[in-house]
Amino acid sequence: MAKQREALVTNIFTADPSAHVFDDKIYIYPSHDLPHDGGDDDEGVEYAMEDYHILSMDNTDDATPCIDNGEALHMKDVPWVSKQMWAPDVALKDGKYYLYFPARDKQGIFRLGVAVSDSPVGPFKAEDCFIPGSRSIDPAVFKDDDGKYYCYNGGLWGGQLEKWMTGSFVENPDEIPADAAALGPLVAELNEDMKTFKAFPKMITILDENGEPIKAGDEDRRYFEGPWMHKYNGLYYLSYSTGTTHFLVYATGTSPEGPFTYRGRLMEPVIGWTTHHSIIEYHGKWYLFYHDCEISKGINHRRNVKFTEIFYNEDGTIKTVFPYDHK
Ligand code: FUB
Repeated sequence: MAKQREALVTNIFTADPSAHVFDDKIYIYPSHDLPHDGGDDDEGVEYAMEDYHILSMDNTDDATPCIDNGEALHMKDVPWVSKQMWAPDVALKDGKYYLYFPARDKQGIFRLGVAVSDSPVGPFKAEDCFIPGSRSIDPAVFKDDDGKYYCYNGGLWGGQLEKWMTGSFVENPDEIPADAAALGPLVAELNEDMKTFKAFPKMITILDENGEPIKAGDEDRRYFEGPWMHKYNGLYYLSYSTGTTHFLVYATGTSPEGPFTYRGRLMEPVIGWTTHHSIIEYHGKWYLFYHDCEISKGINHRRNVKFTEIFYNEDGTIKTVFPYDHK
């Protein structure tokens, strides 16, 4: 039976968990869902988050509580933000913790910001401006074995990735034909300062089993949002959400910047529209952190963070998680 933990905290709603291990302890960087009675739309208006709380756990035992360490950064302290502090991630370099987060700027355009702390749980001090060249949502920062840091990000629909197809922002872009190559996540290597990109982020290609780019109409496999990068046995695993079909899937490659080849399904749909995850190794086991709307009975913006153990097959594929099979 896989090690599985139900809603890790219930004093607040949390989503989009980016998990990391620092000093043998697990830290989770989630979105903080705010309950409200407003409506939903395809632009994600229901996700009206304003701050971040960092969660931590001393280990994965059922008896060990998951701690909410309180407010780590609030929108009011980030000069360039107008609203919607969505899914964050963090990176540690030289004793400093860098929190990466998406939010709408004063023009309503999603950008990525960075905030710095000496502690993994904050408080974080935000930079005055967003990262130059950043666009869209869902940053995930990966440190490679050679010490380089890569920022992956991007999301369709409310995440605005389609609006950047030409390289600049277009409010009403043409629809991508179903038989055209799908958009992929963006990737950029971070500079030494961890606050700027080495180059304008470029789009990653995800290929099918024949070496052809996955098509925009292939909604079971094409990239939608929520990228995560991890390395297993020397291979790079790019995992992501398929959005409209609600799967977590993954593709592998031999370079952190791709291309990647689709390999399979990581997790079947959870209760709720969104699905967003991270993967860590802890004490020799691998864990998938994710969220669902089980407690709120399907209210899309009242989500709870959970985790489960995952297992690899000998060929490097990952056994698919069926999130409610243990019930
Ligand atoms: O939490 C807001 C958005 O919902 C995230 O940015 C997406 O990944 C989806 O989970």
